[in-house]
Amino acid sequence: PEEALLQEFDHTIDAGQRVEPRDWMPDGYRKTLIRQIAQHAHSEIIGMQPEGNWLTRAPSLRRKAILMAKVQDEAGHGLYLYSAAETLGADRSDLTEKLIEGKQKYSSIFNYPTLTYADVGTIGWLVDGAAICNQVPLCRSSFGPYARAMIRVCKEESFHQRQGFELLTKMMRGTDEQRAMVQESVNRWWWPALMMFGPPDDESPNTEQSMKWGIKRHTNDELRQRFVDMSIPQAKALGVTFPDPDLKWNANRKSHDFGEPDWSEFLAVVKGNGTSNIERIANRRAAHEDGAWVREAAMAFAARDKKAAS
Ligand code: FAQ
Repeated sequence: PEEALLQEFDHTIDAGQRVEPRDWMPDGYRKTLIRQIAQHAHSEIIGMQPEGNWLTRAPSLRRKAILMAKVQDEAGHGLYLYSAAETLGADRSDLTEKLIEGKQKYSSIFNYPTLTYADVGTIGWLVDGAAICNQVPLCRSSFGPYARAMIRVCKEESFHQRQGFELLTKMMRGTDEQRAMVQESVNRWWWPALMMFGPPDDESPNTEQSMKWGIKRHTNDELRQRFVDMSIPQAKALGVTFPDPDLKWNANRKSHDFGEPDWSEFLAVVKGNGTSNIERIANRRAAHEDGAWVREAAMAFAARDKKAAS
């Protein structure tokens, strides 16, 4: 019977149809999805911190309202994604435990500090820009709950990207000092943004199988190239440059050539040795521990309710 189930699963994938939580699926497919969705959820939750750092120091009420909305959206995305992981049988508290124990990863990008307010704009423009580039194809991912979650997430990420670009546009029309602040910020974030797409294809152990299963629709390098090509006209419109002397148009490939990110830095950051890894996890752990009484109260309330109903 396992053979017949596998055949039916393969047929669903080959026909471009969706796998749903109650359908039979190979263990590896389930495991890969839990890994990717959990990492994605953790990234959204940890990703609240770099920008959250500026909430109390936003330069105007308008900027504060925008930033607050964005950071709240990220919390929403995280919770949405944890729910998608639960449909695969994962346990949310177990995932949180694994995050704060350092047993599950989150995106490398959130281990860099936000040093100026321009970073809020640059994160919106480049980090959310990279996130959209990676996540729009995931709206066609083969697992139903993940693909559907991505539709809403991408709509909100588009707003995030726009607010970042708009913030930077405003600063670029300001003083020389503001323009310098934007350029300095872009210089720091460009390479880490390229690393968000993951290791080069020939060093990406998961891509081949994830593409066969329709979990991923493009390779890491394909999406990185797409992001570079899409960002260059935007940089021109803003009046900033990227810190890469090898960046140039290649008429044969009808694409931009670009330099190699520092993959040793990427590996160090993923291993936990980035500038902010320790702080990010310590903050997450403290928030989890401080929230213990809320979880206990909610459980006690649910238990009392259940008793009253029986
Ligand atoms: N950071 O074989 P591959 C956001 C790991 S956007 C850390 O290529 P895969 C929005 C990878 O997990 C950011 N680790 O892996 C936002 C694997 O480790 P494992 C989140 C990375 O899965 C914006 C190993 O390296 N977006 O949060 C990274 O096929 C602003 C080998 O790599 C997503 O998660 C990295 N950058 O491809 C929020 C999108 N790259 O588990 C707030 C969904 C790779 O085998 C503010 N995820 N690794 O030990 C994906 O599309 C994929 O998982 C990739 C990696 C493309 C990230």
